[in-house]
Amino acid sequence: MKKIYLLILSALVLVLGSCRKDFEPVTTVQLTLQLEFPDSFVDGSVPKGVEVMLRNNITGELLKTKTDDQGKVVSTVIPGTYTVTASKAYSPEETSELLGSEVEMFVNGNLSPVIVNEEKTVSLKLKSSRAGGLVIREFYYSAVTSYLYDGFTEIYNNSNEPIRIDSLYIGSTRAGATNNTSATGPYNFLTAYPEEVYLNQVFMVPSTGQPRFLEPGKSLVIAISGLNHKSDPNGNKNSPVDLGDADFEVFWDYPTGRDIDYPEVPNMIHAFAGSTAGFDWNIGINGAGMVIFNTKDFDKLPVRFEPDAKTAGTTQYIGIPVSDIIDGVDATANATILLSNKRLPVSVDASMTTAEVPLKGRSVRRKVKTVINGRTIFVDTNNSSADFEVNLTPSPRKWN
Ligand SMILES: [Ca+2]
Ligand SMILES: [Ca+2]
Repeated sequence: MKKIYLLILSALVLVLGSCRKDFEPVTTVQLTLQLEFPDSFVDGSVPKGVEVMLRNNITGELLKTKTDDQGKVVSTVIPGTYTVTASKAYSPEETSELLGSEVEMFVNGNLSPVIVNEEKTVSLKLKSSRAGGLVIREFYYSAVTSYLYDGFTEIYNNSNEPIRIDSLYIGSTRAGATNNTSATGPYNFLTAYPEEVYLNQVFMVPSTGQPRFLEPGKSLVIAISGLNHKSDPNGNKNSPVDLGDADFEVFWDYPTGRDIDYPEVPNMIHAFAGSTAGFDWNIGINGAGMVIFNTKDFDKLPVRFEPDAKTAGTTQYIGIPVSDIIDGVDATANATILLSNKRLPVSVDASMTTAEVPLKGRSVRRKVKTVINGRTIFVDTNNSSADFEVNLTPSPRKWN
């Protein structure tokens, strides 16, 4: 009997062996990405040296590379579904050749999903946006267990010139996705109005009539509520932050008695509320798109309901022209959320970032690029998955 088994076994091995030989599985394929500048760029100019990130949507494996002299990236990858993001920052000297005018600017682009089964070439047209000296340095939205009001956004002057901040606006989109089949679905404003950013809460730095400047290397902390959340009786011992010295807080007491006006911390002006079904500034523990902007005629901006929303709601949104946006970060619940659930256009933030775990008191913060004469300069390529990192303990005004 043993002999027969052995014979069958060796026959099987032979069959399997020959099968493997005849149908060798494809292990890798070649993916070529051809990047193109936006139409506004000088004809014939090529996007060289653009940073490209290629993420395998299943394994999470990340490949970072740069475009060659033809604006191309040739990669050898395993077949699968990929997300591509690309970005580059240009100095005014560089843009004088590319655009004919001297401005600091970014180009960004993303593609998702890119399905690669065989050798293929995919083209990606980049979008451009102006670079501002003000950046969102830290964004704390993920909160702590049983306490949701200790969030803040820190805005930093990343340039070497003082920047006016009176009448600076800050606003948030609908909350970030919790998963990829979220009942709220994709943010339909992105396809319907690609040149506007739609926000459901907007606040403004009050203007006293005197210009107010933020010096290079200094920051502005805007708290949801301006108290020492760690020790104040109205706070919570789980909170990681003291925001009693924030520059501004948000006070929106609707319905009455739900928010407290802390006298030591000046209030932001509430410029737009998409709905009265709320109080304070409920960004949500799953993040949101957060932007800062300047605009000339706020009251004339379009206000709309979300087109074709999965869940018809009463919330309205105000549309800010992309050209008015100074900086933005698209923050979401965790790293598995697909770019199809983005809230901010690619030209504002090419990708998304995340504090990874809600209710654990974590924030996202911008990575340090360099320190010049004691002044910290942060990474800013308008691509938050590259520019930001998780901060296990939120740290307003502490970045060294
Ligand atoms: Ca408040
Ligand atoms: Ca106050």
